[in-house]
Parts: sequence; structure tokens; C-alpha cells
Amino acid sequence: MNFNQICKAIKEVEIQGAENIAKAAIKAYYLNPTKAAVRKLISLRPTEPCLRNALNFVQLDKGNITKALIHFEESDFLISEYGSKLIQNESILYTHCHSSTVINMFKHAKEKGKRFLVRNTETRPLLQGRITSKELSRLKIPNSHFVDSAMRFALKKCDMVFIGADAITSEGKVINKIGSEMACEIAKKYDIPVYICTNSWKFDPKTIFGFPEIIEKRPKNEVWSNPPRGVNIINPAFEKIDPDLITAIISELGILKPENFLMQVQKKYPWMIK
Ligand code: RUB
Repeated sequence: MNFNQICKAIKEVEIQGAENIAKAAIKAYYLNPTKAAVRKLISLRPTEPCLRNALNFVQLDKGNITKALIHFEESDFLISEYGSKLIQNESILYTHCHSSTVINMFKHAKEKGKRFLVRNTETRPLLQGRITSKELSRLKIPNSHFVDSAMRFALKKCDMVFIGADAITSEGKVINKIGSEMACEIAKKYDIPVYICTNSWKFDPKTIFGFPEIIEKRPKNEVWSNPPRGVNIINPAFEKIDPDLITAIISELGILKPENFLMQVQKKYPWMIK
């Protein structure tokens, strides 16, 4: 794909998930290493600090393109190691939308001999939950698929929730696909632990300085292409999960409470804060 094709695929969510978007943006920057290219890439998905952090990092030094890709690879491995150890045999796990980090962790757990089932929700309007189901089926991980409004029904018999992240704020709030906060509230009601699987470059340093993480609003026609006149369609892509709904964040830095995660990420990656 050339630079413009990558931009189009990110904008139209053909390339989706924060980490895949960041990796694609690195490739696009390699093809077009200019400030204008960086500005364009950043504008494509507003709720994506991983994309912004990755582009900031690769601009610091030529060798950083390879280093950034290694960071993602090593982080995915460590998250898979840490996360898969938490999974008990015969457990039922819940996920929402499509997170490559969560899928990698499930794959790793299966390779380590863990036996478990996954329940997931379809994730209207773009149905990224189907990508999750397809990938789980390809990996021969038993899975059940539910419509979003069956989320409580799907979740209440589960043992653990594993979801991804698009952004993490300085207050320890995690932003992920719309529906994620609802899933975490249901999990709390039924005493089900919630784990966020994410590499730490999803932290948004600008939130330290009081800038809010902007929640991306997607086009109305994704929800309803031809609605009657007078219908106001609102299509938020993401929502914020309060830290008190989160058992821990599983990242390359370990399995940490949100407040400890924030301390570690700022210590390990000072270039991110500048
Ligand atoms: C995808 C989504 C994913 C996170 C994490 O939203 O919310 O859970 O991006 O994914 P969209 P990953 O489909 O709108 O991009 O773990 O792959 O970074």
C-alpha cells in the first residue's frame, strides 16, 4: 500500500485497533517522512495516542522505526505471558470489539495448554466483534457471539473480562470501544475481574497538562444510511472507563493497578512526556 492508501484504510477503519493503526502509521511515515505526513496521519483517528506516541518516537531518530516495531512485538509477548497466567482451565472469558493484544494473549494461553471459552459482543455499528470471532475460530478457540444488547446476558456467567485500550489518561481512565464502560459496570455488579491488555504507548501524555482525550465521533451513516428526517444520530466510537472499574492493566510493564501503571510508564518513557 502507498501512503494515501494507508491513510484511507485507517480513516475507513479497514485498518483498525490502536496498535495496528500505529504500526500502519509507522509504515506510512517510512514512505513519506515529512511533518505534513505526520499531521495528516494524526488527524485520521482522534482517539489514538499510540499513533501519536509512535510517530513522535520515530521522528526522534532514524533507527527508531525498527525500535518502535520491536517495542510492539516485545510488549505483545510480555502481555501474553502475564495475561495467560491469569487464565484458569475451563473458564469463560469475555471480550468486546477487536483487540489484537487480547487475541494474541488468548492465542498464547491456548498454546500453553489452557482450555477456556470466549464470549464476545458484535460491536455495532462496524461489527469488529466479528473479526474477533473469526480470529478465535481460526485459532480453534471455542467462542460464542452475542448482539450488543445481550451484553449482560453474555457477561454475567463469565469468570474474567479482557479488553483492549485506545487511550489511558493521567487520571487512570481507560478509553476503549463504545460499550466497554457498560461491560465493566456489568462486570463490577457480578464481581467479575476486568483486565485491560495494552502496550503502554496508549498513555496520552497531553492529559497530564489538562487536555482532555477527545472521543472520536464517527459518521452518522455508519449507524443508519437513510434515516427519516428529524432523527438525530450520535455515533461515539469510544468511551471512558473509570479506574475503579478496572482490576488491573496488563502491559509490558507488568500487571499493575492504573495508578501504578501511570507511575511506571512516565518513569520508563520520559521522551513521551516532553
Ligand atoms: C478498536 C478497539 C480496540 C483497541 C485496542 O476500535 O477499541 O479494543 O483499539 O486494540 P476501532 P489493540 O475498531 O474503532 O479501531 O489491542 O489491537 O491495540
